[in-house]
Amino acid sequence: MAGAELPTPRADRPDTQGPGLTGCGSCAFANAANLTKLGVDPGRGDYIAAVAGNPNTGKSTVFNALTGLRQHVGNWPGKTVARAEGSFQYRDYRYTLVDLPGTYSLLSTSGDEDIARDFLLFGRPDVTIVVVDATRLERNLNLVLQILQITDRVVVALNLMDEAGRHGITIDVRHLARELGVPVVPTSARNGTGLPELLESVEQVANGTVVTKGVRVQQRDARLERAVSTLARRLADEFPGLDNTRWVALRLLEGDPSIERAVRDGTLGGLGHGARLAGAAEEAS
Ligand SMILES: Nc1nc2c(ncn2[C@@H]2O[C@H](COP(=O)(O)OP(=O)(O)OP(=O)(O)O)[C@@H](O)[C@H]2O)c(=O)[nH]1
Ligand SMILES: [Mg+2]
Repeated sequence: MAGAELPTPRADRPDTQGPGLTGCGSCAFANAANLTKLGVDPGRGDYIAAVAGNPNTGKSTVFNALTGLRQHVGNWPGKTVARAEGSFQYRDYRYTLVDLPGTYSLLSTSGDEDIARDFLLFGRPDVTIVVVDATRLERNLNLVLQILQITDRVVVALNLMDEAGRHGITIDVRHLARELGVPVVPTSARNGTGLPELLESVEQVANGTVVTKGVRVQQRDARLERAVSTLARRLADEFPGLDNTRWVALRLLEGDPSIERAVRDGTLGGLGHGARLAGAAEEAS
């Protein structure tokens, strides 16, 4: 995706770093207490945390700040095109952090968006950090709501708060968290603001000290519900170990071509938990 297309920088976000540079190398958060950045560490962490969100919201900036790695960062969408893994330790727990390509929707079918979708659905992250653009909240909440239909273990990083402030945008963060049913942490990842609080929430959700209950969209009628349940059972029989069979069933009923293909050629089974962090396992061997 990044190859032939001309990237479009956001005019409202001056990129003082230049393309390819890591964020937060010298920010206030760089030497945060209780955090050890472990870079690429082939050992398995205690928890797997995914960083997801719309394109160009600061996911890789958060990833770099926590792991000390240098994932590609720049002011245009579509920079991260493959899954990247890094590690950090926060207090007593080690985390494997997975930086995902940006995606607008779990229903998308472009190559890099599929990588994000498949990991969120079938990679069983212990916690998913959804990085949203506070200056474009409404559009970003679409993906948040979709992710909340498949997992409660979510922390929303309400990023670009510095930009929101510059635009005179104020957000009732507590109200938003109540409506969504998961923690919402305001951040400005580029300068490290809010990242200690983000880590705190990630830890609480990962180890279960805070039990979240994400808002569910109720829209099914009884006949659709029966069809989803029947199909989900058959999928579970056909692909043992596959997560989120109800989500897959719904997509099949909608006629999602990429999911139909995965069922037909049998690759859907490969998306089960066996595929979780295959990259880490390869590196470790
Ligand atoms: N002002 C401001 N800029 C930020 C903040 N966080 C990230 N950025 C900038 O936003 C741009 C995008 O950051 P990335 O981390 O590459 O975003 P991404 O979500 O990984 O992007 P994709 O991989 O393309 O989806 C970069 O220019 C960052 O420096 C923030 O809190 N405030
Ligand atoms: Mg990125």
